[in-house]
Amino acid sequence: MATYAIGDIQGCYDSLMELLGSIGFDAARDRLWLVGDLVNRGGQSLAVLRYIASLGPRAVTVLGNHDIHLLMVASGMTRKRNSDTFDDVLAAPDRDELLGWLRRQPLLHAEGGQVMVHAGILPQWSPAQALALARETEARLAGPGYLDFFAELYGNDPVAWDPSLTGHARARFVVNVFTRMRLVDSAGNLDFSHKGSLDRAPAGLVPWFDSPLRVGGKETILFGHWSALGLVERPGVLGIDTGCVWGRQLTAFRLEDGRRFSIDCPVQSDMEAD
Ligand SMILES: [Mn+2]
Repeated sequence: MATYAIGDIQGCYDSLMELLGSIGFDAARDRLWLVGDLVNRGGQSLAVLRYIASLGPRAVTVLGNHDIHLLMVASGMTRKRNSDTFDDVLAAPDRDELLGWLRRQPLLHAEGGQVMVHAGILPQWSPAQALALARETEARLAGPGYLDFFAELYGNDPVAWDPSLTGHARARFVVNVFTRMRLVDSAGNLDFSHKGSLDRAPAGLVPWFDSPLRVGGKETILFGHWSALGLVERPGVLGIDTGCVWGRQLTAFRLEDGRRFSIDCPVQSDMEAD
């Protein structure tokens, strides 16, 4: 029995299968953790969703910004972009089942000293606070009023965390942290102006995991979302989006012994990463 955390797949089903084959993944015994962005930009979003959903409790997924975008488009809350490549999901006979499954996936998964999120955890949030905020927001996403939330979900504001935030603004902030955040300013406020490499980051902004405000904890935070950085290793932080869809690599991290496995991926998209 082994548990493999896998970086952003983004519809690269063939590469996922190649990686699982190379590590000898056994769906009857092993488990997968997925850092989110299962879909979009690659060509096989439907196959990825069907496969991961078929693993049932043997796979743990957290939601990424592309997963949420698919849900937003499917529910008519936002328009499809030219760069979106999930028509196969939208046209599938089992789309409602798959989208219902996706909408009920968590924003954060914590287990055995590891915490997994798609983008990151706000520096000033403790692990316990992050978990509580994830759970209250997941309830909105999964609950019967989710369309009301979807109608208010997109937007960059508020950029500053305030525990007294309520309603859709509070939930939007939490979703933006867990699924979209990269850089924060010296006050720990969100800034979505840059998604590339760190040497080109605007002055005064730092990655969430390098912020001096970071509370941290004993847990190791696993995340994806920021392919421009490649593999990120800091004390208590491990970023594993190695840019498969952009023609780089798909990476698996074995939680039990920290060993990493990567395969080379064919280019699936030349759009700018988001
Ligand atoms: Mn992402």
